[in-house]
Amino acid sequence: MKKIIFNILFLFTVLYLSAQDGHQLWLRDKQAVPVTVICSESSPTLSIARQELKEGWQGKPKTSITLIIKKDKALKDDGFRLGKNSIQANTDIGILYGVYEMLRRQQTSEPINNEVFNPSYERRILDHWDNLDGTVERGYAGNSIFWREDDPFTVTDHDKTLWQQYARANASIGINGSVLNNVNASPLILNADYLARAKAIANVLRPYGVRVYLSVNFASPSTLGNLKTADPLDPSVIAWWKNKVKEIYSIIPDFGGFLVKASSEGQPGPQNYGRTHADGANMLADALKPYGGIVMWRAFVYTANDNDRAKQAYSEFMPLDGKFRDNVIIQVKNGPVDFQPREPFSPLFGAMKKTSVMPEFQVTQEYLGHSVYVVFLSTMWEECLKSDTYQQGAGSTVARCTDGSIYPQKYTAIAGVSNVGLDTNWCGNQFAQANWYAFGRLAWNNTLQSQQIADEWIKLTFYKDPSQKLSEANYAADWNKNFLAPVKQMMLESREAAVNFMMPLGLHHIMSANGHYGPGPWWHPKGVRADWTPPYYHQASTYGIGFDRTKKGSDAVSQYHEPLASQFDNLKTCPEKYLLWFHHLPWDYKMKEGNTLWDALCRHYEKGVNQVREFQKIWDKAGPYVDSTRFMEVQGKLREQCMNAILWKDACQLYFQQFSKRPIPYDLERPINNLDDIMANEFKHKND
Ligand code: BDP
Repeated sequence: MKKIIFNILFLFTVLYLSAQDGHQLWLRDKQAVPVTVICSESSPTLSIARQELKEGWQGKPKTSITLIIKKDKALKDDGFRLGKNSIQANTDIGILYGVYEMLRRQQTSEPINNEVFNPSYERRILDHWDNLDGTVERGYAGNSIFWREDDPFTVTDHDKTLWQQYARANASIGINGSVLNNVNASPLILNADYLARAKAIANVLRPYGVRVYLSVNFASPSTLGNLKTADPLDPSVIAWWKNKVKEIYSIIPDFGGFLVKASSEGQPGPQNYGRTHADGANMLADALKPYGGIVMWRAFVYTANDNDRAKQAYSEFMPLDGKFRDNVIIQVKNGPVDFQPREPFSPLFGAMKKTSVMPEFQVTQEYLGHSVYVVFLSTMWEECLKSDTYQQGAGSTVARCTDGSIYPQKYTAIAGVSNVGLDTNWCGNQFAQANWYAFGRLAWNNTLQSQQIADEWIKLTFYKDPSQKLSEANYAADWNKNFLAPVKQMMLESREAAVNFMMPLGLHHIMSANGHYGPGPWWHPKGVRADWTPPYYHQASTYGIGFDRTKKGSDAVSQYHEPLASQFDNLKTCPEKYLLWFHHLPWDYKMKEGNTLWDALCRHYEKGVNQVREFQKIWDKAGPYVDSTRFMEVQGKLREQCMNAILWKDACQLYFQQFSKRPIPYDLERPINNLDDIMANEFKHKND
């Protein structure tokens, strides 16, 4: 009888554990080993720390772990010291971060030595582009977890559970801030009802160390407050914001601050009133200052008539360097145009020397295949963070120019546009979770390598999947060789593959209109501003292709510090990955490896497709190591990605061939789609 009960219990455990649908992210339930936790202090955050240790301990049974809060100059507020049997920090959230690090190390078999961990950035924030009606701009994982259209102000237990799980996931990777609403902000967010809901969210997020921030609409004083103007220098406007900020802090005492998209893509801003970005940002900063709040002011601005959109943010913000308050941080997208599959870093990094600057990455895959593609974005962010700006000599990387290592910023921060929604697996694609994970890890440590991040994520997300049928003895070796190694290789190659089949050699912004999913290099309807159309960016003609940003062209190269300006300007030294970003070249231009530009372009497209086919093979072989739900989901996504990759290849080869008038190299596979059909079908993804 005992044996039967034991077997039933065992079966339940196995079934429970093996019912993986991705909702648990990288924090899957574990069969914990008993542990004793000693801590002389208490707080909601410390209770979570205790519980996490008890539910996740994988070390020696009955170990005693001591949690110590003690002032230590070597530690920043969120930092911690991790010993074999102790975690020490200045704050309780530091302890919680230490617990997650300890558990991660146990699970990934990383050693635990007496080591200090401090975050690279003080504020590590997810920006949610969530609208108050529950839709998510550029979201591909269902509606908002924060807002909804029906019954918008009731806070249910289900809401609270979801917010708690979300907060826990963030804390486990060090994210400590959430902007709850879209940068294209509705003024309504500052209404009492919405603020009350923001308060409810903040209450759930707080014990996990996650503060809330809000995006605000610059015209709110007039649209919401019925003032005659929203001019930032008008005393009634200044008073309106002061009162609003006071109201917010009275209900959310640890409120983080505002995110502002002003004078950009139709959003109101100080320019509507003849004022500068500095006037606008400083007015809000003054209102927030008494409470310790910050303003994240976006540099994503471009007017319709500039000769090169890539130059705009720099041209507009550089003259304002030094004019911002110390609680303003200019939020700069990684590249000078707009979250494209590959861009050189924005020249604003390192150039603004007297103003705080923070990087903004896009975790949601707006331009990288929505939630369909398997694309690990960590390599893209690593490329940006490690780019040398040379602003203060060699080694002035984007990372070091923004994390306080080089410039004395009062606050340091980094933001990622979230890919989280109501989908069971949060991100729409199991592998998109890796991007959420990677953003948090890089925000905590901007020197981490993508291969380590991928390694951790795969182990945490898939190791010892209970549905596998391997023997315990050979498990680790078998799993490492046949699952970890190939899947990691797929992830690390995945972004380059997407660049190859979408926009190789520095091409950019040639995606389909609106949906931004498939190819659309031809799109330029009458009346649409030129810098929203792909031909503006690729400049294809019978002569050649590419955007001339050299000194003889738009001169965008001069926004970079030497030696980069000359390096990008000169064909001999311009990295091939940025070739058509900086140069307009004839189709028969000889590439370094001897091909003509046309042939090289065609080969990149084909290479990208073949890489995706290899990913399919890798994943199909991974079948025995993954539960069937997640396995089949990813398999289906890769099939769809492969079809879209072929479409990209065929569309771009056939469209550009009209200009190059050259054959697609005969050793390459032939297109299987007609250009007319692809164009007639203006490719839109079902999630749009
Ligand atoms: C663009 C997106 C648009 C955003 C904008 C932004 O297409 O939806 O509002 O970025 O960052 O890439 O403000």
